[in-house]
Amino acid sequence: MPDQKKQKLYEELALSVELGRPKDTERLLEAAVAEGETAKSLVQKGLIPGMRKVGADFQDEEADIPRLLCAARAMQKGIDVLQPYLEEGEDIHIGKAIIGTVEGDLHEVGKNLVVIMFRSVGFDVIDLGVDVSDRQFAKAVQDHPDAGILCVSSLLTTTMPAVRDVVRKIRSIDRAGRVRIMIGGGSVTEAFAKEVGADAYTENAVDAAELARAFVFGNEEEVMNRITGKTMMNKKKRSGDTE
Ligand code: B12
Repeated sequence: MPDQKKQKLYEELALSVELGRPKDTERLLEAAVAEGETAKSLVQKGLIPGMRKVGADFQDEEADIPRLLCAARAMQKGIDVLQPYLEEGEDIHIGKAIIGTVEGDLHEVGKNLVVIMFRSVGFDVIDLGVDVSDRQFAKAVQDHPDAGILCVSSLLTTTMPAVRDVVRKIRSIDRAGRVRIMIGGGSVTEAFAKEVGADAYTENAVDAAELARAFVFGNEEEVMNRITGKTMMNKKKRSGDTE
């Protein structure tokens, strides 16, 4: 395919994800595959940039949760369409993550959003559900030795000690330091993450997925600085502090 046509295709694909139009995503991908485009380049140059754009809009409070979900649905459709075209040994998954809401806590909406965002940036996600004990988290880590990231969600202040227990338990079984632990949800903060020895905290699902990707590709410091800066700006915006 000529370069100019390719570029236009990638842009249209990205837009179909950004606007949350799975039928357009499917149509464009089928035509592209028929013309010999590889699944991997379509994901990397079309689908992911589209999802990133919505993620950035969400962070800037220019996109809301329904828009994020529509985009994630188009992204997922794209991945489903491309799956059969992947070459043997070729994998669009960038890594595996385990996620759950801590014991005693039944809140799942935020966790589910984290799952969607992780899947949309290429993670294979093992979702343990809600009310997950430290033992269950530990068993999942042992059952999935290829999982490099563990996400712990907690919405209740009463379940904060359970987050600490999970971190402690995972550290005790993961002596080699294979697993990065990320925490999030309304009850926890960056300071709490530091206090309990988690590797990261993020305020929302988009940042979480971006940071998890960075853990895989080794540029977490740069992404963490960007996210922390943005979080502080958002806090100031919300409090009306323009300094
Ligand atoms: C919906 C809801 C419920 C539903 C949950 C339904 C479900 N299936 O999830 C129900 C009705 C069951 C419920 C029950 C209770 N709830 Co409730 N609930 C809420 C509510 C209104 C919304 C939560 C939500 O879904 N938010 C939307 C999602 C998208 O946001 P989020 O969860 O924060 O997730 C985002 C980030 O935090 C982050 N994130 C989330 N998880 C993770 C994980 C990682 C690793 C990372 C990096 C990021 C991340 O990404 C997400 C997306 O950007 C909140 C109020 C609020 N405004 O948050 C109260 C709230 C959380 N509930 C509260 C309470 C007290 C309770 C009950 C104890 C009430 C009662 N007396 O029975 C029970 C507890 C039940 C239990 N054992 O869990 C309090 C908690 C107060 C506190 N500080 O402890 C809140 C804050 C309400 C309040 N203002 O008092 N609740």
